[in-house]
Amino acid sequence: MRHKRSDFPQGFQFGTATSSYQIEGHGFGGAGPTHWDSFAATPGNVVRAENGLRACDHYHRYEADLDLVATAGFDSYRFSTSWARVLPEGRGTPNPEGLDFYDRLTDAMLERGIKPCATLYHWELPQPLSDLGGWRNPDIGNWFADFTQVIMGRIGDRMHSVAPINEPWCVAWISHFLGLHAPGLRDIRATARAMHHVLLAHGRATQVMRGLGMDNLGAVFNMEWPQPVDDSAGAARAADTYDGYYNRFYLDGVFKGRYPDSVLAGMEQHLPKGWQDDFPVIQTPVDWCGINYYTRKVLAPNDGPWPHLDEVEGPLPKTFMDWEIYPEGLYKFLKRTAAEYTGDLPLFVTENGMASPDVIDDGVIRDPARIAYINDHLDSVRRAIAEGVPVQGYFIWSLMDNYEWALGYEKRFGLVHVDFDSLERTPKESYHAVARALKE
Ligand code: IFM
Repeated sequence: MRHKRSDFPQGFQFGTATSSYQIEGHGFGGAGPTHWDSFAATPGNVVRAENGLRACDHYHRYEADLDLVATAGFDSYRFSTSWARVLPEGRGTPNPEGLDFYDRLTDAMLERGIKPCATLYHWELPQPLSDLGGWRNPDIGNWFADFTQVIMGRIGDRMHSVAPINEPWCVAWISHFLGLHAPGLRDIRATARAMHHVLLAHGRATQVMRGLGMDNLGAVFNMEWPQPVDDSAGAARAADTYDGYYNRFYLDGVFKGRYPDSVLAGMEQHLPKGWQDDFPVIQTPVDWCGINYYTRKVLAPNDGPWPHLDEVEGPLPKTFMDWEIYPEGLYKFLKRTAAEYTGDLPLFVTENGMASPDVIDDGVIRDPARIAYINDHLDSVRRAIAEGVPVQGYFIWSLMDNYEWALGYEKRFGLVHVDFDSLERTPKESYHAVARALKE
């Protein structure tokens, strides 16, 4: 690695991230069905119809997995809690095994000196709630508040930090507009409702945690830098619209109490009645803001219906996800977020990393592209810090190879290789490189 811990300000947190459905093994411990199980069981949705029922079996192997976090020298571990593991029906009676699991997991982090950084929801909606309309149903804010009360009532006293929802854009857009994630809808009205309700749920959960006396509460947004395909006014408009519904909608909601005009132009008539009245909840103050950053998108105008744009292939080198590698975008987002939205509030890069087709060769997994990717993005973080942006942490996605949603187990994002037959874990060269950098 080109960077070492001492290149960053005192107290800067290095961490790594995972999520419940992607690693735990949802078939264990009395968890209820989720919309991801149904989505994956529908032919054509997920590569080889793979699901998260066994995943990495982290449910049983969490101690050894946390040893890997600690041995690398990470300060923090960003994990998520499965709503359906805690409340198999989504509401009502909690599953004691589920609560016990997160209790043990929390204590196991603390025993190893790792800061627990929780996300309450990372996409596995309990199926009974999906049956009621899921994120389209205005009651979801209250259902989510009740879940927050149950899970944080149990482990909230030991959390270092909490964010209610991972990547609102994914919860709403990729799942209800593009149909590529559960519940697999392609419906602009469902999308508009999900976009608004996910922010409402964020606010309600934050209120509940404040009520429990918790602090260090944040919001985590995924961002993609919008790159116009050329210098034309049409391309600039396409990029602005993309920026509106991908990046700004959620930031505007939480930090400014409004939605971008470029998004309202296409979606206002689909938002739930009285949406403007929800901003006082949506704007419940947070203590930090997280940015998940991987890539940029190149946009061209089209003459079709709103959003009047096409995503076109860009010229930059790509990861195994076919995502362009554009570290500059992280720098720009850190600068822009602080300048236009969050001011002095701490910023965290809550996810960054890349997939590559890693193979074990004589016990060694050589992944120099991942090391370069991390190095280049840390350049951007340091550049932003040097220019006064209050970035206080950087989390690598992901600790280990896992269930990459509709792409199944093929796209390996881990610092640690997982053999999905034997479930054996093998640290990659990137893991060792990061460990050396953190110890130096
Ligand atoms: O695997 C996902 C994760 O669940 C959310 N952020 C992006 C990652 C890579 O696609």
